Amino acid sequence: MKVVRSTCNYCSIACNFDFHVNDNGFIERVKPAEDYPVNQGFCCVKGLNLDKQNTIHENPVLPLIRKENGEFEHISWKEAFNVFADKVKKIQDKYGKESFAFLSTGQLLSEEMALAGHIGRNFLGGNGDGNTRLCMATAVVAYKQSFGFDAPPYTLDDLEHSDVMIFIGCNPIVAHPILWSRVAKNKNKNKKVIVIDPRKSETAVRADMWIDIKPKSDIRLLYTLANVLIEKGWIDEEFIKNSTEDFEGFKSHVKKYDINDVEEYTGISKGRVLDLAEIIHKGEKVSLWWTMGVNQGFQAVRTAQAIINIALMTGNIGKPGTGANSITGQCNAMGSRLFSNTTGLYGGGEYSDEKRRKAVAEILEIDEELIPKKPTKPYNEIVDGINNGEIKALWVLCTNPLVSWINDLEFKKAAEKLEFLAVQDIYSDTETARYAHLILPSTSGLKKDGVIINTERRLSKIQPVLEKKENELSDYDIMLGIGKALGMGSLLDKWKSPKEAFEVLKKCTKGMPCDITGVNYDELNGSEGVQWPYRKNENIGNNQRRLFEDGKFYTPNRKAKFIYEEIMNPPYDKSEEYPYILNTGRATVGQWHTQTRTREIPDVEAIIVKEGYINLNTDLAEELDIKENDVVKVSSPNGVSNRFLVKLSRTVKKDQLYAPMHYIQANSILPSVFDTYSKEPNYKYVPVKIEKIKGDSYEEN
Ligand SMILES: Nc1nc2c(c(=O)[nH]1)N[C@H]1C(S)=C(S)[C@@H](COP(=O)(O)OP(=O)(O)OC[C@H]3O[C@@H](n4cnc5c(=O)[nH]c(N)nc54)[C@H](O)[C@@H]3O)O[C@H]1N2
Ligand SMILES: Nc1nc2c(c(=O)[nH]1)N[C@H]1C(S)=C(S)[C@@H](COP(=O)(O)OP(=O)(O)OC[C@H]3O[C@@H](n4cnc5c(=O)[nH]c(N)nc54)[C@H](O)[C@@H]3O)O[C@H]1N2
Ligand code: SF4
Ligand SMILES: [Mo]
Repeated sequence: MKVVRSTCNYCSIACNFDFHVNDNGFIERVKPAEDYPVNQGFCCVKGLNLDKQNTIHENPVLPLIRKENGEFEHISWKEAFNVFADKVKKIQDKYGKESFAFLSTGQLLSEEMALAGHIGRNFLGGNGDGNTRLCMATAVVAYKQSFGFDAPPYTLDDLEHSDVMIFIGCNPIVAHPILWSRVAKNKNKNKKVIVIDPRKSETAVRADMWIDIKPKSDIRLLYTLANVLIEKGWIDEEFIKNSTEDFEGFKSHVKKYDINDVEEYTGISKGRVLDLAEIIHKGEKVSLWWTMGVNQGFQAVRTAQAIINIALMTGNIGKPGTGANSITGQCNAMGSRLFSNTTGLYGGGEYSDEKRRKAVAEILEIDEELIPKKPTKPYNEIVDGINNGEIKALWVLCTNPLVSWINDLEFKKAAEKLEFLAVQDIYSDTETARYAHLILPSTSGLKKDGVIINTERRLSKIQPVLEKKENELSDYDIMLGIGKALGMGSLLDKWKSPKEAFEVLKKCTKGMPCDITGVNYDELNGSEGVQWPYRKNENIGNNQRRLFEDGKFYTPNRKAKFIYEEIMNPPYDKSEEYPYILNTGRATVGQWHTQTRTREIPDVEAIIVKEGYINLNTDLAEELDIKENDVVKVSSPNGVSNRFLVKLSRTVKKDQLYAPMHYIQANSILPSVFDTYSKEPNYKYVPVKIEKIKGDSYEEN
């Protein structure tokens, strides 16, 4: 029996586990690590069942190619790499470099996504975005503009120090259960947990205060709150003066958000907003946390910055228990933000910054001309580019856009149109893989080697728990094979193994806010993990570190910026024809996104709803004569209708519906609406109508 310590590669908490593997290579026990600072002996059902990957639904070891008759046939890896290289080269020769694109993910390991970026952007000169766009892009842009670098400031320990915790558009009990367990550990007698969510989520139910806000009116509430705090003088003038910029502009901007109007726009009464202001004022350590209820909106970046502004004006940043804290989603979302070579250079920095480009080229030992001069086209433009014929070849890695992309019939159209679609996944039967010309099966995280970065900037090690079978390749191996077949030659010299790739990435961070030159790849294994920054020879002392303790930010003048703008109207809003607002998101702890992985967990499969469903308010259902398990047709202004099972619930208000994102029906009814600055999809707000499908009541089987 051997025991291997590794990291869960589902959500961004990155719990550590000890895997007990017997002599036959079978995992006998999955034990959450007690000595790991993040999960401290706890975990959720997904991590506990990591051993189930590729047990019920196996992945073929060898690649699959689609034949003329539409059927798939196995080929050798060598052939697959050559097919990939030939197709992409021919397409690029005919239509130009930008006829190739790739879609990566926040679920690959840092070294893998970096290598994909090296191949796809540096060498092939194509565009390449990630599913991080669907998730974290808003927080990235908000932080960059406000702090001068994409830098979530907190450590998870802050949850134990805080006396006021405000969760905005996040449902950690379902989405980040271990984060919530840290809230439960907070022993402060006067602690207050406040949840701002239009839905009475699992977390809202357990909060001290549920602010049942009208969807997408957070920005109005936050601006009004800022105005109240200013008028009452409940602000930290010293901090504002020393550490921030443009407070005066912000002050005059929020003046127009009169407390007397707040209820009309947000549904929250004047009295409750005043209470909230007082709680923030009286709180000694106030922390504000946000996730997708904020990030996935049509005015998302400015909403995130409205949260940041509250933290700045009250001096709640850089101290234990404080912060304007965006929680990441996927296991390595933070790694993809730093190392995917899609929207910024390795280790951060803009493509337009000649000095940084040169420095990165030197570290990679490649010609500076190979480093892109501009960020990638965003995801939506890649999909549009395919549909308007500019992009002909697409490499999809570790994501399932046919289900997860907004208005996903557009993605289906694109998948059908492509001359070459390669899908690299740990399952060959995903909805996206069905459209592939080439399927590249990769091993799961249980057999991989690399580093991921969690929500509090902590690097931790994924160690191979099981050995690979003959011909079985990891994502890294597959990418190297592709790179070689493309003729990259010496351009791969620095990328021979994940460890060597990590050394390259480390060097790229030197002198940047995310400097990790002090991290030792091998020593990371079995350690407590380490948060960035960790500079060479630095004595970090406490392994629970937050940023900005010195009141200095990463902008040129070291001051954080107040950023704000006029409030937008929703691009599509409620009308007589479409009287309800549809919201989408996670459903249960056991379901992960498009459910390719969690369908292997028997305990989850046994209890989840098998069909796409909506939560419908019980009183509304009565008015409409709709019953539990009836089937309804939901239609939106993008002209698409879908059938959903009805699950009655009082967690949704009468004018709202909630559809879990885990089923394919949800996204096709959402029109293509994006935040102006981040291009993150507006997944949580679309007006819809519902019609009962008569005589077609769903029967459970
Ligand atoms: N079990 C499970 N856990 C997961 C995942 C999973 O698929 N399954 N996915 C992971 C990933 S990648 C991510 S990004 C995170 C997501 O984690 P969360 O963001 O916590 O999850 P969501 O359910 O998408 O959305 C959170 C809440 O936003 C609310 N919301 C909707 N509109 C608004 C609004 O206008 N204002 C406010 N204030 N709130 C609003 C919704 O009602 C919902 O309760 O979860 C991670 N963890
Ligand atoms: N309506 C609506 N849509 C949403 C959201 C929402 O709230 N509402 N949330 C959005 C968010 S926040 C996110 S993050 C996205 C997630 O969307 P996706 O990334 O599309 O969802 P996943 O199901 O996680 O897809 C990951 C794929 O990678 C495969 N995979 C897993 N591990 C590996 C590996 O090690 N290597 C390889 N090669 N493949 C692997 C899985 O089998 C799966 O097919 O969905 C977005 N879509
Ligand atoms: S909380 Fe997240 S990291 Fe921890 S076991 Fe669950 S899915 Fe894995
Ligand atoms: Mo996400």
